Amino acid sequence: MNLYPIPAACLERCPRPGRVERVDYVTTDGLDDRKHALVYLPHGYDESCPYDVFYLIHGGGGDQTSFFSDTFLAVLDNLIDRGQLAPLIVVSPTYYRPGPVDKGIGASGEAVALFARELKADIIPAVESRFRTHAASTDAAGIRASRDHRGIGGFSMGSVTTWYAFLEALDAFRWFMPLSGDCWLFGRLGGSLHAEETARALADAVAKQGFAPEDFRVHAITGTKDIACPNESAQIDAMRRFPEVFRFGGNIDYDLLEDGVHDYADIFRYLYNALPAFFHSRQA
Ligand code: FER
Repeated sequence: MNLYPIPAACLERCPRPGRVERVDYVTTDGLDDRKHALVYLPHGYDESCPYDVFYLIHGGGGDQTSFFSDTFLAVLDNLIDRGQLAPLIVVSPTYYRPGPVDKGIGASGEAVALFARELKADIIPAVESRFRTHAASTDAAGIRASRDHRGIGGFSMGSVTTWYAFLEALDAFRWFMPLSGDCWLFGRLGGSLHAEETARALADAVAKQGFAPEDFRVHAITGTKDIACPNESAQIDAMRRFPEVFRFGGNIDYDLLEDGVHDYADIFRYLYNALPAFFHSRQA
């Protein structure tokens, strides 16, 4: 798709803004960590109507506030206010443990590898039992039954997280938006260092989880000058060799912004362009 710049008017404060609330939860991984996610509710949020939910995962070193800058919240508000984006709930959690923790690349890689479990067992239930989504219940069956209305995306290490969710949480998510980051199943930068095995694991993960190529869509985006571009591109090229699972132009697209770099400003631009169709695209 064309990745247009965000129009200046869309960056201005919206007269009808949504609001951000905090949802606390305790992890069930045996550590009993007290954590929270920030949750964006669109203007006019109404308990009588169920909303699609987008789990948006920050980059390495970040936290729950990284995506919810005034800039990005204004983009969400204005897209919704103009009718370009159907009102949705956006959830910003963190894969880091609470307190002063190591946020270096090695520790971040370990944290994101564990995070699909926390999303499914702890975060989705906490958020979707509190706000009105398509989940009639937040047990595994209820989460699975509402997967058509749940997406996940993220930037850099958040993109790595998104690929892990594809491998382990297709029962919770139908829509995937990995932005500027590869899959680290086979280690750091595995998308390029182990492209073939990574692509095979992603392809195999679909049937292994009981799903078919019709049951998901991936919209991957990065920039040609993004430090993660060589890694994500090598992985995507390898994924093209599994056409029985990955149908480019159908259940998967990969877009590159000419001169796009590894920062939130370009990521906001990708989201501005990609979010409006994200929950509505239907593939052949
Ligand atoms: C990549 C995926 C993630 C990448 C970098 C990262 C260089 C994250 C880096 C960081 O958080 O420091 O493909 O390519």
